[in-house]
Formats: sequence, structure tokens, C-alpha cells
Amino acid sequence: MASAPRMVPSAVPPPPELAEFCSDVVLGLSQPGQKELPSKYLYDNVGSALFEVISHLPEYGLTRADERLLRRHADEIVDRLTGPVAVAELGSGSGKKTRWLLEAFCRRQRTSYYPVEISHSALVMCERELRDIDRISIVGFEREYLDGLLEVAAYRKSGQRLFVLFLGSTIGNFDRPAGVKFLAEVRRILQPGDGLLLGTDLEKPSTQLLAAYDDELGVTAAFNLNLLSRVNRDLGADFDLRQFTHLAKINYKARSVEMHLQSKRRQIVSIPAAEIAVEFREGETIWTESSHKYSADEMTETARNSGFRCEAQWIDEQWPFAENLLIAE
Ligand code: AVJ
Repeated sequence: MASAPRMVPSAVPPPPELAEFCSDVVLGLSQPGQKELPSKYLYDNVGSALFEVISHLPEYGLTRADERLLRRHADEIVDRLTGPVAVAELGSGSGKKTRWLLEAFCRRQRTSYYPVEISHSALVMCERELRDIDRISIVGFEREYLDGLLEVAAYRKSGQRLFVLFLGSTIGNFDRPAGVKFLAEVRRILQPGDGLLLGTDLEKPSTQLLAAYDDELGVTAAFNLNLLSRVNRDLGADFDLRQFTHLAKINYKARSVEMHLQSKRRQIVSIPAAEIAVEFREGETIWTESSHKYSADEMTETARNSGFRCEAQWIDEQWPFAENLLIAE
């Protein structure tokens, strides 16, 4: 029997965003002191594909821990949200690990799944990966998280609960105060009783963290450097990628791992679309990403500070990682 027609993710096109990229680059590279570029720009098509490779590296156990937990505890997690539920995912990536939750929901009832993802190719892959699940309907949003979630909330049918997935410790890209602020913004879009499944990578020895963010194959280095090729491509800049090196370092105070791109020598890079030229000193860095690491205990308070309560937690012992089930108060 032919299956019912489905909306493909690309049916909801992205808003124009080049102007924003340009102003973010100007802001990040022309300020005095530490230069920086927002980590969300790491995830173009090439960047998303490289992250997918990172998730298979032996040094980077994060994604596999996340998936182990979701696979092992899918029924338990799903049973905590009774009644009709629509599932939204912020940053779905390939969608592979989400399968276990969606299959558990769909065994119970017909389920709508709304992936929100800024990478077009990741969104297309995600739809392809999950479309075979029985009784699922998928509508993707090529959007920033909160813009996408607002649209998903507008699709909510009465009596339906929203279950938001924010997996893979993506929250870790925010510093702690910004993370709480982000969760509070998610909370404002939700209604009491709605759920948020939050994946958080837990603290671990620094040698293990440094290996995870500076793998010996150099995939993470390529992932990081790709940001410069994106500035070249989209804004006509002339970054010489061979004149920068990938750097991973621990920020003990912030409890995070930082990725930087370090200039090998003094150099000047011009960025025509931004009408600026940027000077780099030898050894100067561009800070491109932070991955904050958490203790299992701090989630109770993080949830409370953002309008949720932490109702349950599942922890992977092999690679310390937690799935936290937050319920909107
Ligand atoms: C996808 C944001 C969770 O911070 O561990 C992997 C991205 N950066 N290696 C992370 C990443 C370098 C990843 N997150």
C-alpha cells in the first residue's frame, strides 16, 4: 500500500540570514580583547557532517552515551508523559538517537515529530532516517531553536502535551547563566505539564576531555577550521586555513572545554562583505565554542531556576552523561 504523502522538511524554508552572520562576524572579530565567533555557525552542511563523524570517534563518547540512555530507557521516559503528546526536537542532527523515543511513543499512539534544525542537510537526513517508523508524521523546521519551537507550539492541538527534546548536551554551548536563560525562554513557550528532556554531559577527567575535543585523526580540528572556510565562502574573506591551528583547552573556572583557532603568525585577513580587515597577532586565538560540563546534582536547581522541576534522571556510567526529565511548572 502506498504511504500517505508527507511534508518534507524543506517545505518550510529558512529566513534570510546572511546579514546576521555578517554582523555577528564583525562583532566577534573587531572587538578588543578575546576574538570570538558564535558556535552555531559551525553547523553548515560540512560542519554537521563532520560532527556526525566526531560522534563515531573512540575519544568522543558523548553521543554514544546519549544514545545508550535513550535506547535503554525509552519506555520509562515515554511512560512519564501520559496522554496525547507531540514531540519537538531542538537541533535534531541526523535524528538517529531519537528513533528509540519515537518508536516508543508510536507504539502507544500516532505521534507528530517536529525537528527544528538550522542545517538543511541534517534536516533532510533526519526525515529520511525516521520516516519508516510506523504511525509517525514528521514536519521539519529549518529554523533557530526558539523561532522553530514557537511555530511548533502553534501546531499544538488542544489537550496535547508538548515534549521537547534538547539532547546531546547542546545546552553546554551556553555558559551557565545563558543556559538558564535559554531554558526559561523554552519554558515560556510551553504550558504546565509539558516536558523537556535535557541531555547533559557530566564532568570527567581533563585528559579524557582534551582527547575528546582534540582527537588524533584531526576531525575536530577540521570541524573547527571549517568555520573559517564558511566565512571565506559566505563573506568573501581570505582566511588561509593553513595559518590557523585548532586548540582545545579546559576552563576550570567555567567548568567547560573551549575550542579556539590560533593564528600561527601575525597576519591580516580581509572580509569584504563586512568591510573590515582583521589583524591577528602571532598566537592570538578566536574562541569558537564552549562545552560546559555538569554535575548530576546541579540539575535540580537549574530546572527550578528556569521554571521547571527535574522529575527524573538517567545516568550512563560508561561515559558520565545524564538525561534529565524536566516538567514545566
Ligand atoms: C554538539 C555541542 C554537544 O559540545 O561536545 C563536538 C559539539 N564540538 N566536538 C559538544 C562538539 C567539538 C558538541 N555539541
